[in-house]
Amino acid sequence: MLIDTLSYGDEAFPGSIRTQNMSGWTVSGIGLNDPYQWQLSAAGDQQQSVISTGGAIGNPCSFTRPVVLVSSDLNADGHVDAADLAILLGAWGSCAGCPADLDANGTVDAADLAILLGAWSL
Ligand SMILES: [Ca+2]
Ligand SMILES: [Ca+2]
Repeated sequence: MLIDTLSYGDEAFPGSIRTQNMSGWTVSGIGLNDPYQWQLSAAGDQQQSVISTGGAIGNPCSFTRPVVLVSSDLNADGHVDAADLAILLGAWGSCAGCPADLDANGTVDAADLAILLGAWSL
């Protein structure tokens, strides 16, 4: 079963990251097929990336769940489900500072929807 997909490559997608000797990661692009949402790892970043003795930068085999995913439980009932989805959809569009703006970019949109769906629980 296909869970997710990502098309990538800095030649196919000019300006996107090149993960040569370092890894890349995303928060805003979780669940989206958008290599422009990814950023290069840096020592000590949110993913606790480190520099190897060979100079490569990354955090092999781990992903630190971003804090924003916790706030996907918009009605604070301990589950991320249809009730939270309804709240998010009801706030769709420009919505600076509202709880449904999970990535805090001032707009409730597909990126926030992806974050909520990524945290889905029943
Ligand atoms: Ca909830
Ligand atoms: Ca947003």
